[in-house]
Amino acid sequence: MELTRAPFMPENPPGKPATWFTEYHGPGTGLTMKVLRTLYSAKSAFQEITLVETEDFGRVLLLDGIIQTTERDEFVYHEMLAHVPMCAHPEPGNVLIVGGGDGGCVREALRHETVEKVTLVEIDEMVVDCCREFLPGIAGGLDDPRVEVRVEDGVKFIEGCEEAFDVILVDSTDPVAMASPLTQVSFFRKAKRALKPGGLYAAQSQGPVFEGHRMRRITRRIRRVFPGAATYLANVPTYPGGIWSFALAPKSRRTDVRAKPRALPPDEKTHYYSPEVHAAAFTHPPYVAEILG
Ligand code: AG3
Repeated sequence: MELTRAPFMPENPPGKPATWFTEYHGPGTGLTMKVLRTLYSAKSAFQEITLVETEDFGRVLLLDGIIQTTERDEFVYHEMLAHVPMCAHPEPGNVLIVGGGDGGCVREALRHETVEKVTLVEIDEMVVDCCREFLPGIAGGLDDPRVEVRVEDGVKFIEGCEEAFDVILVDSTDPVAMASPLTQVSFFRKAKRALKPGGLYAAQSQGPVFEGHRMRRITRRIRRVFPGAATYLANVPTYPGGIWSFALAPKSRRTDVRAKPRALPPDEKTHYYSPEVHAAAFTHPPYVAEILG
C-alpha cells in the first residue's frame, strides 16, 4: 500500500514530513490518518496486509488499503455484529464466524455464557497471524479453548454443514474479489441450510452513504433467501460515511429478531451495544429506508 503525504494537512514536526494514508470512499472523498509507524506489511496469497500505528485511532489493520478495524473504534462493529444476533437467539451454543480473522467477533461471541463452540473460518492465515501479534486486544479470544480456527474458504466450508450452527456471523471485507461469493444467493442458501432450527444469520452489509448500491443489492439477495431478514445500523467512525449496516436473517421467517433481546451476563460491559441500542438500530432514517426499498 502506498503511503502518501497529504499536502493539505499540517506537517508535524516542522521540517520532518509526516506520513499519512488515505482510504478513498468516492472519487473525491477519503479518510486520511496520520501514520506514526508501520508495524507490518506483507503480501499474502490473497491480499496486501498492512498494520499501522496511527496518531488518533491506535493500531489500524488495512487489507488492500481498506480499513478493516482500528483499536479505537473496533468495539462498535464487533459488538454490533456479534451481540445483536447473539442476544436475539434464545440459547446460542454453536457459533460459526466466516472471515473476521482479526478475532474481534470471536471475542464478543465468547462473552455469551451459553456458547460451547466458536468456529472461525478465515481464508488468509497471514491475517490471523498478524492480528495475534499486533492486535492482541482484539485477537486474544482466538486462544480460548472453545475456539477452533480453520484456515479455509468459508464458501467451501459451509457446503458440508447441515443444521450445525445456532448463529452464523459473516465478517467479510467489502464484497469485491474474494469476498464477493459471500454475498451471492447461492451462499445464503448454503448458510441457511447450515443453521439449526431457530438459527440466525448476520453479516456486515456495507454503508448507505458511499456503498448504497451494494447495501441494496446484498440486502435484496439476503431477503430472497431469508424472508424474515432485517437491517440494523451502527456508527463506525472509520468506515465510509461513518454509518454502517448489518443484515440479521432468521432461518424461520416467524422469528422476530427485534423482539426483546436476551441480556448479556451483567459483568459483561459493552461500550456500544445495549438492549436499547439493539431495538433502536432497526429504525432507519428515511434515506436508508429508500435505499433498502
Ligand atoms: N470487515 C470489513 C468491513 C468493511 C469495511 N469497509 C471499508 N472500510 N471500506 C471488518 C473486519 C473487522 N473484523
